[in-house]
Amino acid sequence: MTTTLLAQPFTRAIVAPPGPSFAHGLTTRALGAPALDLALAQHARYCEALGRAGLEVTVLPADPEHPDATFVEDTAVVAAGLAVLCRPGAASRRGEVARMRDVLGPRFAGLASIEPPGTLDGGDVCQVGRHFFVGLSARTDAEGARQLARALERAGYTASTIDVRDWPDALHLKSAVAWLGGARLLVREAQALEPAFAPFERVIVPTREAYAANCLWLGRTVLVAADHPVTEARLRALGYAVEPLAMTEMEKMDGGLSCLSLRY
Ligand code: CIR
Repeated sequence: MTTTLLAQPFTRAIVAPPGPSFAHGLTTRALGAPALDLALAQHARYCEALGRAGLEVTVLPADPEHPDATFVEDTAVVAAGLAVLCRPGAASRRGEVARMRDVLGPRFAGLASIEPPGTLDGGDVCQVGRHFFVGLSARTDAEGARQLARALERAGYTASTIDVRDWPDALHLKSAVAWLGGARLLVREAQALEPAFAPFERVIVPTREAYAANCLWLGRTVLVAADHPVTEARLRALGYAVEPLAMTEMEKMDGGLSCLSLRY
């Protein structure tokens, strides 16, 4: 086991359970309507897993006005010394950001915001150490990415963009790639040859397990969507403690493990 695997990259997480309007959220998937009771149970297991990994979890109330508000990751980008409120690409999600201003304001000095006309979803932002990859997607545009890059550079980070608009079944950059610590990424097979990832060790997610690429690295532990045995085995072989979590109801709404929390 290397120290990279044991390093705890975050100590806190902010989450919000799905609300009663969850099934009315946006989705590109044709997997049927989610069951709210099951979604709530899956969310509760997710929070427990974050706690077991040593994170202090702040649970916000459900937001009944915004069906997609459980996907808190899209509302802000947070890292050591930096917090930027997003301007989600989907108009129906913009109202989710106001309460995050109240939540993050006391926690982060100098809270910045993505301003119109830029749009940016947190799901398009993948931190890899001191560097951030920012996906240009149906949700995040070049202006939003530029504004974020300026904020990141002010905080001492670097940033570069990756155009993900042609990536199959990738709502966001992090639908297809996750940081596993050090110089290691978990990447969908279809994106294995993406030039931006060439300098990194790539753990490949086979195409039939594509949904598993949105995992959540928490140091020694990696949360992975359940029922993706090849991806799980590849991660275990590298020494990670893999925690499979049922995510069926979140997947129906195009959400994954990273989307459900803001970590800092
Ligand atoms: C949406 O379409 O915005 C939500 N139903 C799913 C957002 C998933 N967020 C993420 O991948 N970061």
